Amino acid sequence: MKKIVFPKEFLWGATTASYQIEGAAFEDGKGESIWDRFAHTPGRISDGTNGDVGCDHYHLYKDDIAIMKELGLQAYRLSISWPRIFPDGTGQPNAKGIEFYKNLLEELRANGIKTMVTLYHWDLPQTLQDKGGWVNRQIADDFELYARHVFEQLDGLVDWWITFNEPFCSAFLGYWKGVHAPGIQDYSSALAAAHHLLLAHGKAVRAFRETGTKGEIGITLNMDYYYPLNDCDEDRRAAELSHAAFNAWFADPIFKGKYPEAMLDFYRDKVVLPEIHESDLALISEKLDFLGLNHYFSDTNTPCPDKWPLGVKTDFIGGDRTDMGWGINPDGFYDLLMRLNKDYGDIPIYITENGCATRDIVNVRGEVEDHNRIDFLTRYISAAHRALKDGVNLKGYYQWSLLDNFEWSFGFSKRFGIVHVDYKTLKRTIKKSGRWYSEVIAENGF
Ligand code: IFM
Repeated sequence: MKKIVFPKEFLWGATTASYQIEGAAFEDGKGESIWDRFAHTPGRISDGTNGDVGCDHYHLYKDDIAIMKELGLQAYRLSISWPRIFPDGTGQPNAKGIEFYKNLLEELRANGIKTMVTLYHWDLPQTLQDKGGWVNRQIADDFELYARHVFEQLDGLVDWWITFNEPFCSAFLGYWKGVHAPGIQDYSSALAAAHHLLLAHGKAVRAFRETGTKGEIGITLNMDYYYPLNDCDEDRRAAELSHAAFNAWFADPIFKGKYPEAMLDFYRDKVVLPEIHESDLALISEKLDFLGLNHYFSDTNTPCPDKWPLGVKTDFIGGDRTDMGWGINPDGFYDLLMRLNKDYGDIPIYITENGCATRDIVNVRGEVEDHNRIDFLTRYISAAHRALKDGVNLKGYYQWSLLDNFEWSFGFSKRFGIVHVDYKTLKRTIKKSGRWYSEVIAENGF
């Protein structure tokens, strides 16, 4: 294989998220989140687990940072739990919550690891959900208040800020499919949630600029690449419709200041569209410093009138599947990056998540030989490198995830980590992929 070398300033990191690893769900004044409530509702999580203890990162964060250092990670992406900061969503902040993140960020600094902080990775305070959650427009102001407080308290400790992680998932998995918290199943609610997530994003970016907070700011969108199933106009239209409904629905307002026109027309007689005030789009399209991209798989698309509301059937591409059942197709990663570059210009992009779940076991020698993960990462990082060579302004790559963790409605049954976690003893074991990734970082390629 030809040697792949990344530019000198390319950044290598790994990502986690608060509810998935922290544990300490009811400690030091933290309020209940929608994921606490959802995970404790019988039947919601396939293996019946919850994030009460997680990886206990809340108590073990120094050990985890020592692992990051051993791996040579240059940057770490984490998220802040809103109900740790504002137990009731708004009102009185909880100083203990800020103290935890300050300590964490200072420890990262002391170990020479750069920090990327996401303000919202799905753990909404339950009190706000009780008022309608993301369907209630008021939430955009509540989020701005939370963001301002965090900017003020953590200013100087964060290199890159991210307002939201995967608003698509919060809106469509949480309010349409109902497989994520809060478990609602209503498409119009999902569209309202999507709009208010974007509005809250815009308000936070404006607050960031107004307060002169240090660092850069962006948003993380998750995107599949949507291919036509067959080389025909019907399938091409189906693929474009999926792209417009799930990718451009978020990226166009942010980078072009408007929702995709064709999609608005398509929805008009099918669902109730949210109230979109005239000034909303100017806010939503506040200038960003970078785009965070999470990518895992690609799909084929073909018309299927029974599939409401788009009338499109999508299927994973790739004969080889990860333990999530997701198809492995690195070409889709390349094609997606090239399309983003074509549609939205030269915006700097960080891959803020990419990785796979595999069936890892600790063998008799106490090692985890996760060759399939190494193969996956080799293929996807190679695709990212190809896109970079072909003109995409790619700045860095964060692997998902540093640690095995709570995979939402799958509980602890899926392992994405380059570090294995024994959930009984909480023992961490660096997997073979972790050692491999460490070499990639040291060599700036492979
Ligand atoms: O675990 C999630 C993460 O929280 C958001 N992006 C996708 C990951 C894998 O499903």
